[in-house]
Amino acid sequence: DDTIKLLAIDLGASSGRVMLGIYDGDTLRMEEIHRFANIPVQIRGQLYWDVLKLFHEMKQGIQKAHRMFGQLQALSVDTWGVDYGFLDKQGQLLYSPHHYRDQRMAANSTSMEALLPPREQFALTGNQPSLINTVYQLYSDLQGNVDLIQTVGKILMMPDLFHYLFSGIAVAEQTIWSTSGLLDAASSEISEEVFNRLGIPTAIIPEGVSAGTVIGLVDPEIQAELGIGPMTIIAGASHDTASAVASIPYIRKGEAAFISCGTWSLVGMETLEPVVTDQSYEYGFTNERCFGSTNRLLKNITGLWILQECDRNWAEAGEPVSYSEMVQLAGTLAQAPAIIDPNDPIFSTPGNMPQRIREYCVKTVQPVPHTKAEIIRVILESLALSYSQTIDELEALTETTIRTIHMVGGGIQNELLCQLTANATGREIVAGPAEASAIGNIVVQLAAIGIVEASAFRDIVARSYTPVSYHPAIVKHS
Ligand code: ADP
Ligand code: LRH
Repeated sequence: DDTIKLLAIDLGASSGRVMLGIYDGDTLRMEEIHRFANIPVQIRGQLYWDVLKLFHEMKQGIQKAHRMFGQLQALSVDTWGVDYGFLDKQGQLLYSPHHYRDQRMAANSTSMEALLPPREQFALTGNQPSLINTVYQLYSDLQGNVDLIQTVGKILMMPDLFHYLFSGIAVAEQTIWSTSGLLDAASSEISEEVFNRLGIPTAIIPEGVSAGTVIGLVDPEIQAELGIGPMTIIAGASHDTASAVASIPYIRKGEAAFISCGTWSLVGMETLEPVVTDQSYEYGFTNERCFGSTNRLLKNITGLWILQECDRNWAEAGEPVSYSEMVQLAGTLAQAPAIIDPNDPIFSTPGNMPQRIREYCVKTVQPVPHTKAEIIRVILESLALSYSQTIDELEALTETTIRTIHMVGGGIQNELLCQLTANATGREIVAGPAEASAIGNIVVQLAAIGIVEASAFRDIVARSYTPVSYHPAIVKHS
């Protein structure tokens, strides 16, 4: 058997998954090995990652893959952006990392912004200021505990932290750090200016590596515990959105935008350089790093999270609705009774989302959705509309004509959302792959270990997966 077998461990908010990628030299096949809940833990009003449980699930997945498929060459972890944990000076995890939906940043944002005003943050880092960014979280942690900085040895972004738990080696991978608000926009190195302003020593940052770097081996004790042989640890495009974008099988790259559609909706374009202008700031765009050192100009839109929270709410009330039932329910209506702004802060934290949608509609003097079908339809049409506005802004910022929109991520299983997006944008939607982050994670690993040229990684996806096209519906005028 001369296939290459690699594990992608992708931590999303809807689930964590261990996916095996099997590459035969021509095409890639993905096998789902292990899927597990990734539920943050609330402790007296604060919200944390369940790190040890997640590490346990990862080990279960590795062991299962090994039993089913034999020796695996490498693994790489990708997670959502902005979150991190601290190691003490002995290299022990200090405490369970906070989740970005925790609320501790609000109390510290005014004093942070006095040192580093939002516009300057954007000019220095290319990152759109947002309370969830690492810079706001880190500042809040240090304000909340003045002794903390004496105790901290290193800060590790979440994928780097999991790689460290597996290998004992600490690095700072560039794509995940590019979500932090702490890197210099032009160089993608640590912004000394930002650290100086906030009085935080840069010594807590591990050595920087770019996406697609072999960092070491799974620790021999873990190998023995799991009954596996040596396995390489790769710092891939460890920000899940960077991995998702690495999986896009572009058909007309210069004229294509993307929508990565999971818990969040990330709407953007790849550009050669960061776009740091007054207009990109005012429109609310951010700049992040892609695998291969290009830039990703994108807007973070509170996405299917709103639907996930409705789902949680209905399930708690004893009326669970599956995602396919949701699509079917929304499809029974001709149009949404109202439109919400998905990025209104009211929708960003956990809570009773159906109720918040109703409150929003009352506040904005719109008809109030009552049934599940109406609520789901409001969410989907509002997302499609916000995608469309963002695509128009992207065209203006980049002075390009966008003809094709690639949609990737779990949300493309919602055919109604894809069709509504085609209708709202008036563009062809090319949907696929759905497991974009895991697939992108694997192709970056293939490039990292020299199995494919760094320029050819997308061709593997194009050869292995056939996307589905949606065209704008013709509107009939009576
Ligand atoms: P994340 O990586 O953020 O966890 P995913 O890319 O896995 O997110 O996408 C999760 C979303 O995909 C869910 O919120 C849900 O709306 C959508 N989804 C998942 N399965 C289906 C399905 N069978 N039909 C329609 N939508 C689905
Ligand atoms: C999507 C994502 C996005 C943001 C957010 C916190 O999963 O990574 O790109 O960084 O989560």
